[in-house]
Amino acid sequence: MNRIAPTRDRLRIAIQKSGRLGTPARELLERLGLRFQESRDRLFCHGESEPIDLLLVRDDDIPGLIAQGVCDLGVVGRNVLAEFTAVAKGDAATPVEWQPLGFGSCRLSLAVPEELSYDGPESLSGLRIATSYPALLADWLRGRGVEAEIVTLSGSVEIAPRLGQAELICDLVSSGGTLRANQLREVDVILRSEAVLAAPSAELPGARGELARQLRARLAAALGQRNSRLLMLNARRSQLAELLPLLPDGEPPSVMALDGDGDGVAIKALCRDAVSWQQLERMKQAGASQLLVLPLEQMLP
Ligand code: PRT
Ligand code: ZN
Repeated sequence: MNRIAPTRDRLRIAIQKSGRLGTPARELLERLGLRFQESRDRLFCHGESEPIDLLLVRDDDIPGLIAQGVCDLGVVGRNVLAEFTAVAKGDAATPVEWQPLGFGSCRLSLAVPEELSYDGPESLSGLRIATSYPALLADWLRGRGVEAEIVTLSGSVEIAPRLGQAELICDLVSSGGTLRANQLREVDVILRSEAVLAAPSAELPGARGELARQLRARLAAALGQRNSRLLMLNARRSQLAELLPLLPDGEPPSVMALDGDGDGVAIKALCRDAVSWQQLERMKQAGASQLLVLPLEQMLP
């Protein structure tokens, strides 16, 4: 079932109002050239630079808002999207992950009190596991043929064993400090997570579809170029066979003839990572001159 409203022209992106992902999501969108007016209710921000608006909401609401067509895209933890997907069980309107965003990384893990032994999923049989991710945990247990009881809690999962609500927990972990503070030991990872761009499974119609595709391309370029450098150097054509294998990993280089300089060429190469002094020195020994390494500001392939 496609519940996407056909009449809206402006693209709407949902991000977390506060919490861990709100600020980095906002910064990422600004890096993509989007500017927003601050709104008084801090719920809806009108886009100034493009017909793209922001909706500031609780992270848990983002997949549902996309599924209902209220929002077109969302920045949300993979853990939240995956739980929604596990609950929705194949509903065609379930949003999909378009792109991992490289921040908000964490993992959904099983953790047991220090004194409880863990010898793989089978040892969970008959135990109670407290979690805020019951559908993901149920799928994981089912996939391993383990029957355990899932105790669903909306918060403070880490104190459940001490309160006698469960024998162990399944919760998000990043540094592991919270587990240690509660004398819990991480024993198995259920899902590796980070912030992702979520989108409807069906193509967005009209102008919104076009805007979403454009934004996706900008995003891929911005994420792909984070460490990229532009390397420029001059050489003689006769030195290319020795020089080209020394260029760092990246796109195939362009080689251009230098006007009025016999077999002189200029080489331009897009490198995936920083270029070391040692690499530059080897290229120089192979005949290169005028070596320049520049950071990339923007790029559209
Ligand atoms: O109000 P709203 O519902 O929007 O926010 P929220 O409180 O539900 O979410 P929030 O802001 O805490 O987290 C948003 C998203 O950030 C999560 O869905 C994850 O995708 C991601 N994320 C990354 C984390 C963590 N790291 C994390 N460490 N979410 C939660 N935690 C918790 C963890 O469970 C533990 O209790 O933070 C605590 C500290 O973790 P340690 O291991 O560093 O001690
Ligand atoms: Zn939440």
